Order: sequence, then C-alpha cells, then structure tokens
Amino acid sequence: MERNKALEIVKAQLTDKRYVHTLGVTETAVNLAKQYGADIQKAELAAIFHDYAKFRPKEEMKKILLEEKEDDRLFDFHHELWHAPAGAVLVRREAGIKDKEVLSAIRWHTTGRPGMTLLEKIVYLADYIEPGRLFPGVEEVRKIAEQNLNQAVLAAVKNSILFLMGKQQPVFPVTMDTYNDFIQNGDDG
Ligand code: DGI
Ligand code: FE
Ligand code: FE
Repeated sequence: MERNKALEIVKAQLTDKRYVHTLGVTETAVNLAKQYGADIQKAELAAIFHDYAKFRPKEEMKKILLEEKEDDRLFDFHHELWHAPAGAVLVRREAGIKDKEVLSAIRWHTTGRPGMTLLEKIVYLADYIEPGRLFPGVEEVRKIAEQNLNQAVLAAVKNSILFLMGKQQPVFPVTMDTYNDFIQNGDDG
C-alpha cells in the first residue's frame, strides 16, 4: 500500500496526538530500517499501522482476540496490551494488509517476544524512541540505538519493566520472556 493512502486510513482511527506519535514512529522506523538493513517499505507500513486499534472499544478488541484464539492470558492484564494483537487482525481485515512480516511487527509491538524478527525489533524500538517520547531513560536508549539494535531493544524492554514495577503494576509474562530472551541469547541476533 502507498504511504499516503496508509496514513489517510490510519488518521481516521486516531486522535491528533496519536497521529503525531505515529508519524514519529514511522520516521524513526524508516531510519532504523536503513541503518540495520531491514525492508524500508515494510518498516514504514508496520509503523504507520502499529497503533491502528488504539482507540477501539475494549469489548470489540476482546471479541477479536477470542475469535482469533489469541493468548488468553491477555484478559488477565490491562487492556492497553490488547491493541497490538487486535490491531494486527483489524489491519488485515479492514485495511487489507496481507504481509505476514508487517502484521507480526504490529502484533508484537507492545510486549516484544522471544526470537523477534528484525522488523519486529525496529517497530518496537521506534515506538519507544520516536522524537515525541520524553520518558526517563529514553535519551540513553536513543544513543544505544545508534550502535546496537539488540542492546537498544533490551534497554527499552528493561526500562518498561522497571517503569511498571515502579508503579507496582503487573508485568505481562511475554514482556518478561522478551527480556529473558535478550539476556540469555546475547546481542548477536
Ligand atoms: O501504544 P503506545 O502508547 O504507543 O505504546 P505501547 O504499545 O508500547 O503501549 C504501552 C502501554 O502498554 C503502556 O501504557 C504500558 C503498557 N504495557 C506495556 N507492556 C506491559 C504493559 N502493561 C502491563 N500491564 N504489562 C506489560 O508487560
Ligand atoms: Fe501501541
Ligand atoms: Fe505507539
């Protein structure tokens, strides 16, 4: 799908603020794709659509996740986690995106997963470091991202877990699995 068409579709789904975030993620993902040798068009498309389902009603997302037999542990955790897997389904159904690599980068953009693909890492990291993000530690992750993709994703996952723990929030098991995978399998991926 052409960039402007994709942006037009996504804009209708999002608030202005979230759309600006999406533009930041897209620019960042394209730059990371160039730097790390990923498919630039796939990175751009996945980034544009990554938060497509962000404002869907909880009940609609739940229905989709049940229909698609998604991980039922999601229902025991905050519904913030649902927009990524529900988004991958909706982008396929409503926007007609068929590319499996693009859909999985959308699917895993919130928690990551063990054995992440290059494209999944790029969208995950771009979501974390896009220019509009201001949270503590983000500048450090931006610096690491210039040198080493895996180290940067690990730093982002670690910061996210520490942030949740700081608020005494539950951490979704797949987020922990992602962290463990990077720690145990090093930074050679
Ligand atoms: O959609 P964005 O705001 O751009 O970013 P995102 O898709 O990474 O979603 C972030 C939200 O999800 C944020 O409010 C924190 C929450 N989150 C991320 N990982 C976990 C989590 N919440 C819980 N409970 N557990 C997690 O592992
Ligand atoms: Fe998101
Ligand atoms: Fe996002």
